[in-house]
Amino acid sequence: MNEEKMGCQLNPSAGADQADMLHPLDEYVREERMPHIWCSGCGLGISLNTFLHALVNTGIPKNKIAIVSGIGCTGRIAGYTEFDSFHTTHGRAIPFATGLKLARPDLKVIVFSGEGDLVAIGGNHFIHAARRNVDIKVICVNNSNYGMTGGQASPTTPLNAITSSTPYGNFAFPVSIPYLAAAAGAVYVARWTVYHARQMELSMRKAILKQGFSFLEIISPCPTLYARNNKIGSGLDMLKFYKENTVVDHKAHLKDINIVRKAKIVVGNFVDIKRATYVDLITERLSKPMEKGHVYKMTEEEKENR
Ligand SMILES: Cc1ncc(C[n+]2csc(CCOP(=O)(O)OP(=O)(O)O)c2C)c(N)n1
Ligand code: SF4
Repeated sequence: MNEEKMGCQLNPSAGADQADMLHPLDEYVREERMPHIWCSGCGLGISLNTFLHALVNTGIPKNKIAIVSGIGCTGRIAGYTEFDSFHTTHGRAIPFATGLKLARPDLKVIVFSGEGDLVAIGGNHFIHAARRNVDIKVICVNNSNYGMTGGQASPTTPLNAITSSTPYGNFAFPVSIPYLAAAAGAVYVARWTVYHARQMELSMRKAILKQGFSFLEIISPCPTLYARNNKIGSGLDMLKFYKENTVVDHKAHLKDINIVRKAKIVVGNFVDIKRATYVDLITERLSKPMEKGHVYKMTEEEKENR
């Protein structure tokens, strides 16, 4: 296959050596941070690749994008991407991103992190950013456990699943993150698995371009810990499982889409609504006159609806 067909370019200064052939997404990855830490068969490679494609396909200039992650295997994504990116502390990606968005409303601020980071230690930030409709985009890789710290149970670990902190099986009912996001007020909510790279890319684009708190969950294998503890095979086996055991249902009732061990996984673009963002509301209110003593002067209609 010639390099044009592959969509690759040869580095002109490096001759035709295969080792110097550039991938079309190379300029979006920090080469100096390679090799990455991810295990073979982990779904994070597909997630990152799809994310970079989505970013490029939005056409948004590179200097208008900021990527924020917390801590975890997924949290490494911020450090690996060649954008203005921030690898923040565990659980604090959303407040960091909120501050960044308030200071620089011209940026597309995207949070990319794991379910432990976003929904366990960072759970309150998640709920309140969605409730306020902060204009940030949150992409969560849900691999059913805390990958980075040795495979402990996370908020999405299915009932009875074995993890390093639940050797007798998990007794805690898992959270359905799309249900939580929608209930808290997210304007866009979707879920795909890493098997659905094409649909995932489209959803990422949609989430990135949409105004308001947009959320995408990516169901992804952790073959090294979760899959091994639960004897469900390699990363490839898990991709086959996703292929054969997912149901696309955009109209699913979100209370019914919890992930149950060995059962079908419901995926789709579940929520896509319009709602004024936090900054829209502040800007509108602050543009109006104040009464004496800096009290906002309500319209008659607002007084009635109070
Ligand atoms: C304040 C704090 N508490 C705990 C940790 C340890 N820690 C690091 S990553 C992590 C969980 C990561 O799980 P998840 O967000 O699901 O990401 P994954 O590694 O599975 O991608 C924990 C508990 C920490 N770094 N900081
Ligand atoms: S521990 Fe699990 S989540 Fe972390 S890189 Fe390895 S396979 Fe991926």
